[in-house]
Amino acid sequence: MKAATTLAFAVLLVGIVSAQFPGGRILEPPVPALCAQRVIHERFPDGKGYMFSWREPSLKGVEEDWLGGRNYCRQRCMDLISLETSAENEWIKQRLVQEKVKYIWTSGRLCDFKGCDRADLQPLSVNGWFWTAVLQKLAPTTARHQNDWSEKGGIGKPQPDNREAQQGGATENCLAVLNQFYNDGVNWHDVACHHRKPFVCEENEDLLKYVRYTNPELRV
Ligand SMILES: [Ca+2]
Ligand SMILES: [Ca+2]
Repeated sequence: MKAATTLAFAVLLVGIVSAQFPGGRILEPPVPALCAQRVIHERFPDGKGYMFSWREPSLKGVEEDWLGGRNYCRQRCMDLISLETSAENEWIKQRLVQEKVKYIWTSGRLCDFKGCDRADLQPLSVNGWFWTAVLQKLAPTTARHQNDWSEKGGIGKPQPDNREAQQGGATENCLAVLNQFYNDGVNWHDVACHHRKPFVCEENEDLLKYVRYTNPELRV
């Protein structure tokens, strides 16, 4: 999982743009007061702070769909977790196992909307996945040693398999980490974004920088 090319998806700029989602929902901008009060449960060795929804008393029993999870995090100058390195991936997987968490959302998303017809993203099922929080491409899904996609899922196929759509349901265009859900270890699955799950927020440098710059009097 090497750092890959940064993507310039105008519509999903980490900054202040409010993208339009189905049902009129938007990608929320940060709320300075909430950024200042954000809860940090643990810091990764690189110093970045994380919030685990199941550890947070005010989120007891709360599960969110993918956009709901992003928005909770983003209002606090965080975003859903992006697993850019194997060290971070192993770190979060260990916590899911130790704390018996069945699954979580990550910021991973399939680029299958307007603007995703760029040549380097084709075919989308292989080259179209990216970490939305940091606008970074994932390694191709065929480079199995550079990512952590499960080798099986609900119909026994390697992930991503877009199973739900093949069975007449929604497209599986969001990336969740599942803990032994299909008796297949703890690893990545493409899942339809409308499902509700616990989530992990990771501090977002761009949102923090923006709020610090525009609110110099606030300690963020
Ligand atoms: Ca990360
Ligand atoms: Ca799947």
